[in-house]
Amino acid sequence: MKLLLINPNTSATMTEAMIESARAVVAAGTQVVGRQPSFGPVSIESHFDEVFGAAGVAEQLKLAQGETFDAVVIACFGDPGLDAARELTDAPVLGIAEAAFHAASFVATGFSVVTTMTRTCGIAERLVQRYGFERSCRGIHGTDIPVLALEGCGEEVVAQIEAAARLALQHDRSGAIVLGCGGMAALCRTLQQRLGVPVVDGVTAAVKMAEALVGLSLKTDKTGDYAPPLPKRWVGWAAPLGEAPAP
Ligand code: 2AL
Repeated sequence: MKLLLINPNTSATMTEAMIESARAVVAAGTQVVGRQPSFGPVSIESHFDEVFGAAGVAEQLKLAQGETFDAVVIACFGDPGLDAARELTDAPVLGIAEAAFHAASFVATGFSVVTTMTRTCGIAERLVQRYGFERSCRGIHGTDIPVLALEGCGEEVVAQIEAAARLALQHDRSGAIVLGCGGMAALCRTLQQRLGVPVVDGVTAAVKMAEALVGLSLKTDKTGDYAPPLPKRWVGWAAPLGEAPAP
């Protein structure tokens, strides 16, 4: 199968790192193609950043409409543009936060999220509510590590995340850690070894769950609100996004 991994921020370095993590876990027949938007912020750490990340996800799906992908993963923890993406394709589309919450709830009764900037905790909290994980998510913890500081990060950053995770496990009485940023994917195994509890990275969780959904022949429903957007006139810089896909 062919999987499209869209990094909603514009850091090509982060896209590459996430592709590497994804390729390390996929089945032999799975091809992973990584893309990021042509515009927008290099990292997503606010609601404002997220608006453009979501538009960038939509842009990349529009551009990919001439190609065939069996599944799509949106690889930013705010899951920007997830519902819009589901309107633009009938392939299953998974957000890394949604996938991580599901995975963590399979292996522990309660989990804690350890994320980047504390200001993004509110975004994660709303996602927990939106997806209905209030009963299993026991806490969301910021580390104040900027997203871009995760790129090629060293022991200092890993130790900081580990310390935050230890405090979270103790304080929340949880049994698993969800890593709250796509840029943390490469740290997952190390942290799991050190912490001795399940540590879930959403990128790899989403990729494996996408494989499972494809294996089950499950596609996105097109009979309701995930039907393609209605054709209409668009104006301004976004006009190409409103164009009908080439036949
Ligand atoms: C993210 C993420 O996963 N990628 C990004 O740019 N921002 N989310 C986060 N909470 O740091």
